[in-house]
Amino acid sequence: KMTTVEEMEAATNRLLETGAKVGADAWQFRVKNQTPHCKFGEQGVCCRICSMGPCRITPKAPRGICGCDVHGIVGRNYLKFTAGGAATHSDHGREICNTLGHAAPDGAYKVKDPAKLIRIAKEWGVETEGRDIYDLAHEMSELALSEYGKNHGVSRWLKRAPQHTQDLWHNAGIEPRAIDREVSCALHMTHMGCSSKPEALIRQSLRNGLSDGWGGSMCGTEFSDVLFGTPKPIDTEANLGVMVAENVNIVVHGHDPSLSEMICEVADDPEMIAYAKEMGAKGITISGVCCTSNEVAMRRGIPMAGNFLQQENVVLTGACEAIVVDVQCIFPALGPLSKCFHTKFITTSPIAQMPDSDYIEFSAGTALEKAKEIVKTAIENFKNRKPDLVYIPDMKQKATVGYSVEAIVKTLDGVTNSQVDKTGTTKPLVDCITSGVIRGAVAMVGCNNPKIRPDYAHIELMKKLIANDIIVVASGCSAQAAAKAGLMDKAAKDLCGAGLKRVCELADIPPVLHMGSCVDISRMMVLVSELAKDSGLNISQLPVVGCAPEWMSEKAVSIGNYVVATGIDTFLGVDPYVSGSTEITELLTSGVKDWVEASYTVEKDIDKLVDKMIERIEEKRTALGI
Ligand code: BF8
Ligand code: SF4
Repeated sequence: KMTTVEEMEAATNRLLETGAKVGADAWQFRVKNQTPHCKFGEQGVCCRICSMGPCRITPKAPRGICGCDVHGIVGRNYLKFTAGGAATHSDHGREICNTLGHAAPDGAYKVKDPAKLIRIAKEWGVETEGRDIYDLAHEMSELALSEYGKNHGVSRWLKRAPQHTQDLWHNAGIEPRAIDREVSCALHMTHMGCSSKPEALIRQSLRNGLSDGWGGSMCGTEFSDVLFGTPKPIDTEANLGVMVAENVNIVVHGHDPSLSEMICEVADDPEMIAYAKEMGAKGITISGVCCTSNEVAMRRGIPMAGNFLQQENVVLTGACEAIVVDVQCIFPALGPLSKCFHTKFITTSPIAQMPDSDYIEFSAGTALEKAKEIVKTAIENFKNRKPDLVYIPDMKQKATVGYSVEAIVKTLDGVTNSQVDKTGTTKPLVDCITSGVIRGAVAMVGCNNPKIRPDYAHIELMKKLIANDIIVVASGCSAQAAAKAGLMDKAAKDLCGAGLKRVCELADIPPVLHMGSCVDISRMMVLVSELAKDSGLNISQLPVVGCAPEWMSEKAVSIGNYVVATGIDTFLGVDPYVSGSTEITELLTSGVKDWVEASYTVEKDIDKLVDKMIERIEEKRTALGI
């Protein structure tokens, strides 16, 4: 039985009652104070990049003081939005490359997937024969770090794309160079008195997006796999019911597995468990929120407490001893909220410092020691719990997660040729698609946003897609919405059309495949590239689309740009502050097609959004004559 959005909302309301008892604030109240939103901001027509402004464009004032028109202002805002996201993902990737440099046979971080490291090293033309694996790891760490600031050439990862895609990028002048350079270039272009030509601003938006997806994020994903293992299908559970009232509950939240992996490692130590018992608990439960949750769920089966707009709920259970965060998507609200309970809000990164938190700085060099300090702090906080405030909604679903590209290839191999010949390629998946057993695939990604009923769009879209024999791959908070609803339980095959149901049975998979965190959307880029190569088609010809129905962050815009630039039509449920400019809107929803063979569709009506995706998939099938 699935968990419905109504049931999840009822659980949230019950938690808000606990909040009311202790005077806690919550996003549900703050959103009321912030609506209606500023119309100028919403349309992207406000400019405050120089102190002659702020200037806002109206029919009576069609130009800023410098003479910039609305298209320049909206375009600059869009590029800045992209640069913020690309910088963020890529800096996360850089941290992983740095952690790889700290890997040591007797250290906190090991090389858990040496075969993958060797595979990447060969791709990069690095000598691997007879090398000590840690020596190789350190050389690869240095090389990867230099991808961020190299003076010449383009991203090393671009070679993974089909030749046709690489040619498109080259001809459009959007091949990303050094990762940091594209962010700097974007911020240079958007300085007062630089670019105001829509076409130039959108080209750089695509290029900066590509420096994320085919640069920084790909570094993050690939070297996380090397360090922590390439995900394989693994069973876990999702929703707040994974927290255990009798145990010390530590919630990891944020993005970088360098921290969360170490917390899991330490909490597993029998000595720590004994310590928790000494302090009156039965044991230690780690659960996760947001992308860091996806990371440890995929590799360790650590349960997922919830996604973005559920982060306050974790504290509202009254049973959270510590919420341990690193970077990105962390509500500053957790500071004051944790003060209403016994919860320790532990920040760990110089990048994300917040008031009302306990700061325990974490770094790759001091990982084990700091992780121990954090886990101990949580254990020692168990005694401070106020039992009458504890309420954990009895709500969770089973989920099978961990579908890296490697795992998808392995799992689907043999589906179309009765398990006889293993191809080691995506050909069986191509066969399922060409024969029409599966009509196509949708990549469901992104956040929650109070502008959309939280999780509702993710879940309803996925249900309709799988009922129409469209397989879904999901990441980020979208993946967690699916898991909470029960769509990552293999039993969800019963919600599928006959074709997809058969594939789920033969391959023993759920119809919605968890591909990881948001940096792992780079996995999806590798998957479509393989599909294109194995089918002999261009990426843009594949019956595949991307969708972020509830997106909210700058990172999501950066992602959208690289997904589109990779040739995948992308559907958004929230407008990226561009409605104020007809020219920018036209470029994003149509003009970019001339460069990269794909574009955006923005549709705020969720029912129409899903129908448009299905329509696009069928159009692509018709064009192929399949
Ligand atoms: O990078 S989906 S709310 S957690 S931004 Fe954030 Fe959005 Fe969640 Fe991960 Ni992605
Ligand atoms: Fe106004 Fe131009 Fe300055 Fe922007 S750059 S604030 S439009 S004067």
